[in-house]
Amino acid sequence: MKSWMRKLRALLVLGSFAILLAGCGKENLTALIPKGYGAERSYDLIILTTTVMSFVFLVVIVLLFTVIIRFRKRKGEEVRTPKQVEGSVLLEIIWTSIPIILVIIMAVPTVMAEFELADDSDAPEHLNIDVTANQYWWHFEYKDEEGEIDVVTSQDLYIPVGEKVYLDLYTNDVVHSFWVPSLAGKLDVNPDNVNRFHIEAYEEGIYYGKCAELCGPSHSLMDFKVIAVSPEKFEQWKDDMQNFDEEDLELDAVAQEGKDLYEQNSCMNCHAIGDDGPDIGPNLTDFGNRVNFAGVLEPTKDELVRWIIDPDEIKEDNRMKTGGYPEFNEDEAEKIAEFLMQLKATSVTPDDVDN
Ligand code: HEC
Ligand SMILES: [Cu+2]
Repeated sequence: MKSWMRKLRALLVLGSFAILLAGCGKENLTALIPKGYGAERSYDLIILTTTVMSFVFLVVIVLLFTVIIRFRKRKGEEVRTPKQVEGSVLLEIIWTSIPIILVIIMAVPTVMAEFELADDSDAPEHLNIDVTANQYWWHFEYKDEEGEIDVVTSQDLYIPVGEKVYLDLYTNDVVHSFWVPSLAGKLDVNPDNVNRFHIEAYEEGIYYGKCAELCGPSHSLMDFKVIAVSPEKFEQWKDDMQNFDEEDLELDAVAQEGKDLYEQNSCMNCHAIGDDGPDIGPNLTDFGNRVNFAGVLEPTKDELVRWIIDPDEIKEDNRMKTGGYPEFNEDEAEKIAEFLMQLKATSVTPDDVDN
């Protein structure tokens, strides 16, 4: 095979890989398909800066090739020194002012967007949620008008579509970063201060959230979901969460045994079902409706059994299996899993979302 053919073939293979891999992104996990206000503002800035930079690139390339081709030494021509323009005031002014103008074109909208997105003067008129990051899970406390806790949940954050939702970011341990690429930019979650920002979803959907700050061995498994539902469904969800009573659950016999096991073991030291109770581990009130659990696992019985028996095997360094964590056999773990899967508090679920 000729060498240029080999090169061409390599290029084709690489090219098709690029196209293939470009399809790997999830639609609700990309800043390039904005589905909310903050993400849209960022996207506009990405387009603006990319356009300006592509323009600069193009001009430089055109100039470069013009010079190379037009002013090259031709056959038979003598070596000559072109006219020297060093110190030309006019040229100096032109090529100093063009970059300044370009930077202004990019800086003004960026700074304006920064200030606008950071303005929280209307926070009291909107839904406010305290977000707490933990190694390696997320906790959410919805506040009422008086700032009292209204609803508590973990991992899945329900919000009403088309409404500005304010988030106050806290951490129980190290620095994390709250990021839902489709909805808004990312913001650090610091131990020393409370960062506040807002998100707003334009359409119903399940949006993927990530921790974007290396926070420990299981950092990459610290996922969460934002579930945007219509305002009516959101009110219904909130109402269901508030009025949930564990005693009303209609459990089958196996799940009932699982519930007993759950209560007899240490689970309740760390997990709450309902608004009151410890928040050392995720709140499990509506666990049966989770999109994923432990960040990334499918909420199936098999995965749950695996998790209950040995969470460390799945998520290194997670804080569930501390000193007194009991040993479970498969049978016991299955019963607990059954209970957790039947632990549903709301009539609005991720399945109701037009995604
Ligand atoms: C020492 C505190 C502690 C105890 C005891 C404990 N857990 Fe956990 N649990 C955690 C923490 C912390 C997490 C979060 C792990 C992570 O994702 O990083 C968790 C996560 C979970 C999850 C996944 C929740 C979600 O939505 O992501 C389930 C289910 C669970 N625990 C069930 C149990 C059961 C059942 C028991 C009792 C057998 C139990 N836990 C005992 C702390 C605890
Ligand atoms: Cu993190």
